[in-house]
Amino acid sequence: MANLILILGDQLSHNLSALEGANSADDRIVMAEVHDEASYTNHHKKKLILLFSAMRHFAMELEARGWTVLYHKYDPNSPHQSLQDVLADHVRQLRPEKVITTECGEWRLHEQISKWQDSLGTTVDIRPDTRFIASKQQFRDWADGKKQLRMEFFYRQMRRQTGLLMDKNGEPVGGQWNYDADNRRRWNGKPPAPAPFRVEPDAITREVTELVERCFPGHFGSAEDFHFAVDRSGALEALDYFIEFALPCFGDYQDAMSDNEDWLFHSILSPYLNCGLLQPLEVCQAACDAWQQKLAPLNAVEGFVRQIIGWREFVRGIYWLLMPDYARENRLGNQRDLPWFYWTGDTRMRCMHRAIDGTRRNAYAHHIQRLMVTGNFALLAGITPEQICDWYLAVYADAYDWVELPNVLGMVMHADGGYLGSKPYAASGNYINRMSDHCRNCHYRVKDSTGEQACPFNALYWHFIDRHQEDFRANPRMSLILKNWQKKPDAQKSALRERAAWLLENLNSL
Ligand code: FAD
Ligand code: DLZ
Repeated sequence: MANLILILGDQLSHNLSALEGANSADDRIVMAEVHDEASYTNHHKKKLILLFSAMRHFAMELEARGWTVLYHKYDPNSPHQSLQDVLADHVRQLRPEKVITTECGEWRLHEQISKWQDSLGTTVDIRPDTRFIASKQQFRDWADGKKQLRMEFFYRQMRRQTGLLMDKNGEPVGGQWNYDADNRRRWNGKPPAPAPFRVEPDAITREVTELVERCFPGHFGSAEDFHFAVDRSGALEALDYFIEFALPCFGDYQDAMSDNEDWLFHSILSPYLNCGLLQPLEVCQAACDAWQQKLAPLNAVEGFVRQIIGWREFVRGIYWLLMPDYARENRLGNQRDLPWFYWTGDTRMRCMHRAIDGTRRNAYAHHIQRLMVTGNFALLAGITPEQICDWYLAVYADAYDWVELPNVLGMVMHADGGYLGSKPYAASGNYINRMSDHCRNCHYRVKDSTGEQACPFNALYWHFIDRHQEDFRANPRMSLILKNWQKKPDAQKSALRERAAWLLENLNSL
């Protein structure tokens, strides 16, 4: 037999580098649902359903194209608990010339795969993942010699490289690179937000749902009402749906939050982008086409494109540049445990309850909920980066270490000392009140900072600023906030410190 080609659960793309030059008559593809990958974190049940079902659909597509797929369905009693176990068995039986794979997205698995040549006793050809716009080396070259990395400058390079939203003279269309300032409207219920795109589960998804309920009962989240697409054609329909119904308002309400809408005008495409059913350039191109046809405004299309060729590529570059040390960073010296309500949603803080409860039901929360609600709270409360990173890795359908870790450790927790973001996204309840209608349904009073019913975000915000004065002294972007704290009367400072100390002692009962 010629070669064994391993395709991982987040590599469901027909243009995968591992398939380049392969021969469907002789080569064999291996795909495996295995315990080690399904359990290295407490994956949301909907993420497991999505990946197992999408893997099975992808294997069928490969077979329809003439490939032979050696597919391993999940079996809790299987002697093969890891990808290496599965491959070792095939290597023993089939004696391939070599094993071919595309580099994986996580340091944890990358370390294992890089030892396979020795452990499997055969050549292992690990190919670059060409589904990203910037290669790891391109990002390294760009980052070389810079003390701090700024997404905006990397993004401009990506715009030039892809030609997206660029005019004939090599200038950004509309004369501006970035329309972030036009992406901050509060949403008051109008225009109505579209219902999320739905695919009714087919027989494969139903079988997988039953498997996940039976074999992973302790995993986070609800398996009920699963409606993600599980193959490429469904993911393309989800893309069309977003472009038609949500993109026109995506820009205006990108930062908005709502007490009764989970999805607003977001694309909900990250689960598909990250497992390979969609490609970053094709979704950006679809958005740019909508702008050219005057179906969506520039602030929406630029905002969307920036998230994908800007942030998504940027965080991946940082991950591979700085791992494995990056995962151990804790520059603010946080030591507090993650409150239990992150797993239950059982808190009287309305914004936290809504973000966590939506996460539990949907395996989804949009960016501002992740950044400014659950993330902001963890930052202000000084939760250990390791524990909050573990939470984010577990609870979202789109979570993979390469994208989750820089977002949480760098963007949210500022644990890398500001390498990824120039200032912490710390905010009091005032921000949440400005961007949402949560506060009017909350047990706590957003206008109060002290007293039993004062919004916990308020005193925790000032406590955060107070305890990190030294860390932020040299940061010009923090100087105004530091001054605002310093000029508060002593009595007010004491009251805020006292309230915050109580909150920090009683995090689990908020
Ligand atoms: P939209 O708002 O419609 O944005 C469009 C696309 O842009 C997304 O699908 C995504 O591919 C990309 N994107 C947007 N922001 C980012 C970003 N900061 N980093 C990388 N890509 C981005 N994204 C993940 O894909 N996986 C994660 O595990 C993840 N964890 C996060 C944790 C925290 C604390 C924060 C603040 C952000 C995280 N993000 C993560 C980024 C972002 O929140 C999600 O990509 C987005 O919410 C997915 O929903 P959407 O597809 O509707 O996105
Ligand atoms: C995330 C995941 C899960 C839950 N299960 C599997 C699996 O059973 N088999 C597999 O090949 N891949 C799975 N994955 C994706 C891998 O863990 C993924 O390749 C790494 O997270 C690297 O990005």
